[in-house]
Amino acid sequence: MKKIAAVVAAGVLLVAGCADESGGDSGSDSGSASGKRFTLMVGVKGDPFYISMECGAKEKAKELGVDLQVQGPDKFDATLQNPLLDAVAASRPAALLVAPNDVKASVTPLKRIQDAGTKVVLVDTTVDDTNIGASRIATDNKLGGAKAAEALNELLGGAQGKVLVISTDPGVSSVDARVAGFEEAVKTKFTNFTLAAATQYSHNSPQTAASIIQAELQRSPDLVGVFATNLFSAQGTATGVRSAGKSNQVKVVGFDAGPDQIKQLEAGDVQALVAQKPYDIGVQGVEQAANAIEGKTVETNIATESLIVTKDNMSDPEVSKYIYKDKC
Ligand code: T6T
Repeated sequence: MKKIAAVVAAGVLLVAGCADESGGDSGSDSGSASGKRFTLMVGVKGDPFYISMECGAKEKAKELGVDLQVQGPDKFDATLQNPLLDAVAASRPAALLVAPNDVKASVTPLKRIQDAGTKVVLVDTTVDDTNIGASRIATDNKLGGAKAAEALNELLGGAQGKVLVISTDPGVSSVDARVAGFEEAVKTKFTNFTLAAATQYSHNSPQTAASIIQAELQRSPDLVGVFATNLFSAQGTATGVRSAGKSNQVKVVGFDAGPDQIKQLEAGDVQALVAQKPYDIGVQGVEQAANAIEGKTVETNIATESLIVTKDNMSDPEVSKYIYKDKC
């Protein structure tokens, strides 16, 4: 009998040994998150929005004793992010916090990671497959788009004309929702201004956004406003309007509040920003991933807030604390 027990125990050890051979730290084991390895895959490296998210995630990871590693592609592009996700799949962290680059193209690598037992938490952006992600944490982007329309309406003060939307790429959940919220508000609430042609896409390049707005200013002399749906499109749009010498004629509302956007606000090149709370998204991302590992209740959807920043309120400490960081 003793002999059988010893053989069974040896078998169990062998199986445990095999599971560990990959060096993985898969989230299938329960217990404390402390000491476990988490990966944060941001949407793109060097973006103050994601740097601020990283700062929040690191703070929470430190508190919980989690080993957090941060990665991201050089461009916001699923063809660059997906190979990094495949490498994450091979390293099998206990949890992955990820801002997927595309609602469709990011599904396959994320499904593979989740199916292997890593707890996946979507931060900032999402994918179409609703089975992916134990939790999804993002700004209420549709509401943010509607707030941008309201801010633009106030800035226009009744001026008549066209407004243009400049986004990054279709298929990015965050900016697509902002466009939808903005367009819906313009169509249903405001009569003095209407949408210019279709939304135009900058591919997250400030230079492309600047060229887009300059070409549109030539084409549409009745352009009175622009909504630029993220940090880099807003930065380029403001530069383009300034170079065209049209800052008095065209009001710019941009999403995001990085240090350079604040400088543009001060300079009068942008009139309003919709600031997100990326630090909070990072904190909550680590928290929800740890809950998933520890078998605690996980909130499947968390919508974080946004706020309007203008030259008038940007120095208020209750506002300035949400200005993004370019280092932790
Ligand atoms: O606006 C943020 C983020 O929410 C979006 O998904 C991608 O662009 C930013 O990172 C700003 O550059």
